[in-house]
Amino acid sequence: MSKLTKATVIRREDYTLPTFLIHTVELEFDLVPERTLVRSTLHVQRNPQSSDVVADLKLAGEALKLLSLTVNACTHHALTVHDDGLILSNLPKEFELVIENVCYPADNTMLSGLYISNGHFFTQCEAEGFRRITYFLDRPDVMATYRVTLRADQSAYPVLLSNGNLLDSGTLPHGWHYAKWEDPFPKPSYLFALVAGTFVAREQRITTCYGKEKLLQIWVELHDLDKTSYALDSLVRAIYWDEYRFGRVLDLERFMIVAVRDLNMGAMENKGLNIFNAQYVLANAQTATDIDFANIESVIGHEYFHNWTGNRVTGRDWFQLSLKEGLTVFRDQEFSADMAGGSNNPEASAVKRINDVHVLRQMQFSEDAGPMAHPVRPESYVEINNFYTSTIYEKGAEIVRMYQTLCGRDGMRRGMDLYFERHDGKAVTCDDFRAAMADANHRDLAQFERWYSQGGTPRVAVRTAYNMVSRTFTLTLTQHYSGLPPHLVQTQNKPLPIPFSLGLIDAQGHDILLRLQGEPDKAHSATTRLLELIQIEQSFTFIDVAEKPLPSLLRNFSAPVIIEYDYTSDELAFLLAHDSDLFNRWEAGQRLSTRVFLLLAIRAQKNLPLELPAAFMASLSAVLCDESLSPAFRAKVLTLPSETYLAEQMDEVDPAAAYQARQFMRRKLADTLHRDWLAAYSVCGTPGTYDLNSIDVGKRALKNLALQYLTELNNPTEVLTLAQAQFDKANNMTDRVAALAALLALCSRIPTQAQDLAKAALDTFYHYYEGNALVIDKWFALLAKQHSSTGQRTLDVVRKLIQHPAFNLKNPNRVRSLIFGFCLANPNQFHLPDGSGYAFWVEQVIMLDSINPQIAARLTRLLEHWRKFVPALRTLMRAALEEVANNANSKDVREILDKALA
Ligand code: B3K
Ligand code: ZN
Repeated sequence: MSKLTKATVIRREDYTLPTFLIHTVELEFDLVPERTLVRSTLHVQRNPQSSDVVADLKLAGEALKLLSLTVNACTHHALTVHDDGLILSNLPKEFELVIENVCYPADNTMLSGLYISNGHFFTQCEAEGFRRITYFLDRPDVMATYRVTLRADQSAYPVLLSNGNLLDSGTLPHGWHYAKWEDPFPKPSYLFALVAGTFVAREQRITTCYGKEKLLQIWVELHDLDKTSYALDSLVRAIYWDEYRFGRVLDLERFMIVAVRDLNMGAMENKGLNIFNAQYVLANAQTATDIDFANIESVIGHEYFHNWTGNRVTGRDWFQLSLKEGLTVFRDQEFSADMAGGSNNPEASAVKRINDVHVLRQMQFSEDAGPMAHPVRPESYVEINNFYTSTIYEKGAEIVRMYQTLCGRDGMRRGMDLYFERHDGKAVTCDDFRAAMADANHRDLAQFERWYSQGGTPRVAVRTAYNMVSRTFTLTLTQHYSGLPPHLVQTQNKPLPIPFSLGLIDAQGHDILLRLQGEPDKAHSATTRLLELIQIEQSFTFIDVAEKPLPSLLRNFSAPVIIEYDYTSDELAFLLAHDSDLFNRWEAGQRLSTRVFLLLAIRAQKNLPLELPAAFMASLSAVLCDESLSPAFRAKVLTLPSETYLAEQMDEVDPAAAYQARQFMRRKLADTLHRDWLAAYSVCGTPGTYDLNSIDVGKRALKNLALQYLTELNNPTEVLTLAQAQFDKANNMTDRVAALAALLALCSRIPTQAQDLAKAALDTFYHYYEGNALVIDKWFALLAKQHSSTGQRTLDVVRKLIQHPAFNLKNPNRVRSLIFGFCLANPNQFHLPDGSGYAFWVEQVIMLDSINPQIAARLTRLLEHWRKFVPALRTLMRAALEEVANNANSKDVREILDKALA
């Protein structure tokens, strides 16, 4: 790291009030890709709450050219211009500041600030992109109302959009035109947006519960208009759901969503003008899979819900990021669960919960165990964009969910109501949210603060004792942290409040009525109980327990913790077969698979013969054939934990052994359950028109999982016919892409028979969808993820694809599909012992570092767990990280490297 200069660390404890406030912002843009002129008129006032009454005004600015600056219409000489902004001295109490500057959208490959994508203008201001448009107090606690005038060439940019409501529009000389927008709600600069280009809108008018009419628009390029109805319907559902569930009503006259091809993230919640990665807007049966549709609904919901949780009430500083992100993820999770049927469809809700917990454990638990681990409210950062993490989002959402678990749905609603009542229009903190929850529910939530301040994944060790004579069953819960990354160890010691939901199951598989010692008779009715663990260790004794029960622990995953309890394999199989809590049925299956995997992986490392326990296969077979369970739920249970997750459960990560062990499990399950898979495949057809109802979606999931398993058969020749037929006849993308994946998988099994067919299918697919970037992303991703076939490393394929005319390092979606597809989603090939994968990774990180640091930093993170790997790989990974350290310049990448190599 010697080459690197010391980066500036921003610390939470250093927060001070802004010394100035900006009340109104008037922006005028002359939009030209190479050189855009910005004129900004600000009404500035010294902050009456700030103690520093003579402070200089420091405005952030980046990659700008200052043309002129006046204070109350006079040129201001007490001004210094720096690389990162302006400093103005000798200022009055209140004044009008007018700044003229230039920014350079066509050169902006970072996609932060004002940039060009496919010839149109877009902005991305969160977190600190506004300063790349004009000089400003670019911090979330400075909230202002905005009026924006956009001027541009009318033929090239017929549509001119910004936040809020349209005030006026018209033509100008020389073929130019203008539009004036006004956003009446005070907002921080990170929520500013503009869009200019050639677009058309699908639109709908709706009436809110207050009887007001609103205009909803989804803006896209003309050729994409046929892929917008699902997004618009999702938006309508989200708006009504937020009215019904949280009493939050759309405030602006219109709400717009614009699709963009180049975006560093999924979408952005700019006030009234959401900008979306096209991936989360555009869909029809021919282009999008069932999972794509679900993601669209969830992201549309998420960004819309930000209108209240994030926009009307925002965060005081970026350390409070989870205040809006965790809360809004929780809201989108609840929305999707309700859209899947809510309490009327417990299996669909369970599948949703399983998916969410799966993401949490796969991403967040892993993050929590590495050098980037941080509390949900971090203490410091170098580059805030590196902190849009799974911890902030997914663990943050679990914290919000725990309030609901503790206070109930009504209590959650009361807390939210109070939160908005107190803080509407303000920039606040996670503590303010917690206080609203506490006050609205008359609960002391002081201890809850530790969920925000302590990083790392807590563990709860469970001991049980059954007393036949007294007919009591005692659980002792002990919370602790172990295996924390070194930088967290010092700070972790205080007990957390952990809502711990559980049930007890008798020998017939029935839930036992639960009564805690000391409780009156009438409480004796529930079969799931919520215990509150608030000390390091606590015991809970249940009485009237007629036989030794089997505990079903942490039902519905009531807290983001790791449970330590020594279930026998038979007990896990029993829970998998009988638990009334569907989440825990799935969980039992996952534990069982992980246990079997770990034994196999050790044997694989020693080159010992592998065997799969018959009981394990019987348990999975029973689920596969259990028609009382929905196909969607069965598909979840039958999906093995991912290769990466499993590998991380090893004492030392050994990707080759992990791959071998997991592949063996898949082959054995394929062969042994051969008939069951074939039966599931044929029963789960969805003939007729493509429909997104939860039954059909579930059937397709199980059918395509069956197809995947069948490609692993000892002799998969017959499956080739099946896959080919599915590819030819599919009337939707879910089935088509699954068939293509199966054909590719068969290439490594029966190359002579499969290769030509797979190649033909790949070509057909490519040419048919050539004009559709999102589908071509799927094509790249499939190739990046494929197993090696006939001695060819996947990397060789990937290297050829980098040269493909359709590959473009400046397009984040393409980078995610090919480069992340290989480095992240193909661990066996990426971690080849010859280090070829790492050499490729080094090249790509270095190239991306100068194009798009945010994406480069995400890619850098793929090696952050290097210390956990087997020694041979560890050495190679360290060398790769050091090579990047010697060549990367962005603070985004440097922060990750600093932490990973520390
Ligand atoms: N708030 C944006 C994410 C911005 C990321 C900046 N690096 C989208 C969202 O979470 O809704
Ligand atoms: Zn968000």
